[in-house]
Amino acid sequence: MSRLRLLTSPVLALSCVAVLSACGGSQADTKAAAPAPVATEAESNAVTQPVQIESDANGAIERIDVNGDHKPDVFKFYRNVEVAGATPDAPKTTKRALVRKELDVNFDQRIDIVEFYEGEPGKEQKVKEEFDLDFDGRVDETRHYKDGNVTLIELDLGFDGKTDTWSYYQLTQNEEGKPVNRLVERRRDTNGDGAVDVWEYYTKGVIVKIGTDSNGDGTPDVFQRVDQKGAK
Ligand SMILES: [Ca+2]
Ligand SMILES: [Ca+2]
Ligand SMILES: [Ca+2]
Ligand SMILES: [Ca+2]
Repeated sequence: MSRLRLLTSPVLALSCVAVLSACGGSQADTKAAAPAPVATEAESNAVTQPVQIESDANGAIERIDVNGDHKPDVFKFYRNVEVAGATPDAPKTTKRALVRKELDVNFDQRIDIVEFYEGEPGKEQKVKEEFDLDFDGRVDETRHYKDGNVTLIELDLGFDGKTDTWSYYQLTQNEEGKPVNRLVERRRDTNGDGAVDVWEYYTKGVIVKIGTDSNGDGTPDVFQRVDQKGAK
């Protein structure tokens, strides 16, 4: 069975997201993720490089063919940044900063994940990530990041184009005093009218309280405690 056919299942395709995300643009990594088939002598003349870079005065686009079908599946967009030399007299140099990465994880030539980056060359940090989970061309999940940690996940679990679940995360300390990024609150629109109607509150990653909006003013007014074993 071909790799392409295997990956037509959304679950299988998404399982390779981690592999693609880790590909990082180096040729060696790309080959490790999906070894290209050995080309015959005739074919090898037509084989394109798995990584291609196109650049101009403003920046560059890097195209990477992950599955060896000669069609790019990962696109990395860079902007040029002038960097001061090591000493005041040294000439300025131009370096590339990653601003966006687009991934086609099921190899249908349609982008399924877009990652957004901010920061100077070599210090880029992911600030946002968009996922098309069901491969219909519409974003269903958006993750927001600060200093490398996710702060908010917006989810469209109903796949109707409207966000219905908002999960908020906070960087805190665990019992050993080590930093841990934990879910603190989850808001849900359970009836699909676009307005939040259920608020879930979490302590140490465990749900402790549920709030509901009884009078429709958009804020929770009825609260229910949740014990350690689940809802009472
Ligand atoms: Ca490809
Ligand atoms: Ca795709
Ligand atoms: Ca979608
Ligand atoms: Ca609602």
